[in-house]
Formats: sequence, structure tokens, C-alpha cells
Amino acid sequence: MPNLEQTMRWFGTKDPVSLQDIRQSGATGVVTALHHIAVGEIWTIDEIQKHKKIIETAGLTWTVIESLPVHEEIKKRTGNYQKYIDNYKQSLRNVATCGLKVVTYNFMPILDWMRTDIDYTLADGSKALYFEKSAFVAFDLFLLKRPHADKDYTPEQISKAQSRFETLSEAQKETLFRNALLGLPGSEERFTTEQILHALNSYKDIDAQKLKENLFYFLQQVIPVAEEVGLQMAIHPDDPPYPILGLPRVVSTEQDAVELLNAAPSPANGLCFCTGSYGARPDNDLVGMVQRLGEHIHFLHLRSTQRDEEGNFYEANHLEGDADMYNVMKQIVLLMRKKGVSIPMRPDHGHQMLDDLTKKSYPGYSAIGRLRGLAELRGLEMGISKSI
Ligand code: DNO
Repeated sequence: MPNLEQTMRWFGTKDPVSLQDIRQSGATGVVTALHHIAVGEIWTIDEIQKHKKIIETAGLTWTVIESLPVHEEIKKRTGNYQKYIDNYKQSLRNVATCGLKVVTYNFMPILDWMRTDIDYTLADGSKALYFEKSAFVAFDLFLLKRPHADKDYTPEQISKAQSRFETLSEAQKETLFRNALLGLPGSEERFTTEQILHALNSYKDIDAQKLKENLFYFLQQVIPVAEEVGLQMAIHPDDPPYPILGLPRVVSTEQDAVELLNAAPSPANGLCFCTGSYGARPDNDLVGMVQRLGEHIHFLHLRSTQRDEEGNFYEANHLEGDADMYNVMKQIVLLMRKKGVSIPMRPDHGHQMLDDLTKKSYPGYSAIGRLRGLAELRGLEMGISKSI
């Protein structure tokens, strides 16, 4: 009977969580990327092999890439986008040559995930990642001062943001600014105000329709190559799953997923089903999505969020919060049986807890919090699997 392939994310040799630590979590593999290669450049066979060797020497496997990032020119379909697509195709051929199986990527313009607080203290003293709507609007209007940002919010949202902003000390304003412009997970780089405003402006003529067309074009180019070399592409949803900072986001709902799958029909065209990202919207039916889209789920990020009516959410313990993890897992177990294959999974994020609290790690990726998540999810899977 196929079981989940249990993995943990690893950011490479600079990651404070080592491969040995990951091994002790019970994971059999890591998901990782060549973080040192600039976005848009080709991943060479040599570099991929070097990375793979380090992982295998530690007794772990590497079958899932997270991420092979898509260059901004491709998302905008400007400048050298065709060259970057050709490079992407070459990277796909190279990773397949090295025996990798799944390629995770996303199509979020400029920014990846967005949180306003990376140290949100919960009642038990552990710390979680938090997205607070009013703080975010305050960041946009009063710190970033994005031109015409007020058009994107209701008068009520603006006045709430104003009140929230008035409660912040100078130090808290700085932290909010830093959190919001945090670079990609696994990187310590941050945008400056000028850089981000310039980047935002470069999307001024790209609405959701146009971004979708650009995504579909990209898929029609790369999916045939992925299929030919036996790779599975897994697109990660938007996090949070709606437009931010005036940027369109087009991988937020079940309908978005269906459309992108239909744009390039192939067994290679699939999803990274992230229950935390899709689940931050109450209108995404996670259990139904596994039932209906399961055939295309190539990789799983399991995580839950706790939402409120204002649009705030924090990352809950993996088995708590709004995601119905029991029923999601049950559908996944049934899906693997039906397909007769294991699906790779990682516990997505985790709280900073116990010794994590005094150690440095990438936000969301401390060792013990993720270990707790993995342990709970693994137990849930076994319990369900043995009882049905
Ligand atoms: C955050 C991650 C995302 C994800 C990318 C995939 O922790 O889930 O940053 O890696 O969006 O391309």
C-alpha cells in the first residue's frame, strides 16, 4: 500500500537545520533547490549532481525541487522572456537527467509569500507566522506609500489601518516593513523601497487576465518538455491567495487550478497542493479539491491556518485551525491507493518552539516545530491508513 513520501525542506549547506537533524525527524528525503543559482540561469548537471551527492551522503533522497523559480520577464512576457523559457527547458532536461522527479514553482509576481509578523506569540509561548490585514494595509499606505494604493481599499479598511498604524512604535514600524519585504524563503535579501516600487510599477499594465495568459503561454512551452523527460510540474498557489499591493495573483482558487491544468493538458502539468495557502480562503474546499483535482497533485504541503472575518490568519498547529486535516488526509490516503503511487509531502512550516526559540532559522523553517508537524501528520496518516 503506498504511503506518503515524507520530506522536509532543506535550504542547502547554509541552512541552520542540518541534514542530520532532518534525518532524525524521520523524513526520508529533502526538498531543496540550488539557491545559489540566479533566477533565470540554467541549472547545470554538474551543480545538480554536487547538491544531490551531499544529500545522499547524509542518507537522504532528493526527488522534489522547491523551487525552480520563474524569471520575472517570463511572468510579464517582456524583454528576454523567450531566452529565460529556453533556459528553463534546459534546466528541466538537466534535472531529469539527474533523476529528479517533481519540480515546484510559482507564478506570483515579484513577491512570494507575505506575512506581517514572523514572531506572533501564541498562548503556549510558541511563535507563528501571522498575516494581519490592517497592519498590511498600513504598511502599503503609510510605510511603502505605494502610489494610488488607497484605491485598493475601502474607507473602512483605511481607517482601521490608520488606527493600527498609530499603535505602532518606530521599532515596530521598522519590523513590519522588514517582514513585509522579506525576500524569498531561504534568502536573507530584502527589497529596498525604491526597488519594490519600481518592480510594482513594471506590472502596471498587467492585470489578472494578462498574467493568466502569460502563465498559460509558459505552460504550453515547458509542459511538453517536462512530459518528454518524465518530470512532474507542481505549481504552488498564491500565499495569501488574493491580489496584494495591486499585483494580480492567478493561482488562488480551484477554478484557477482547473484553468491552468486545462491550458496545457498533460500528466506532467500538476499542482503543489498547499493546504495552508489555499486554506487561507474560506471559499476553497480543501477536501473537495483533493477529490476533484487529486489526479494532478504531484506534491503536498500540509499546514493549517486559523482565519478570522477580518482576513487575518496565523499558522495554526498542523492538526488544528481551519483545515480539516483528518478528512484531507483521508482523501490523500484514498488517492494514493487509487493511483497506486506515493505522493511526496512535507509538513509546511512549523512554530518556533522549545529550543527553536533561541536559535536562528529561516522564518517558518525551524527544526522542532516542523518535527512536531511531521510527527503528527505521520501518525494521522498511519491511523487512517490502518483503519480503512
Ligand atoms: C513558503 C513556500 C513558498 C514556496 C514557493 C514555491 O514557505 O511554501 O515560498 O516554496 O512559492 O515556488
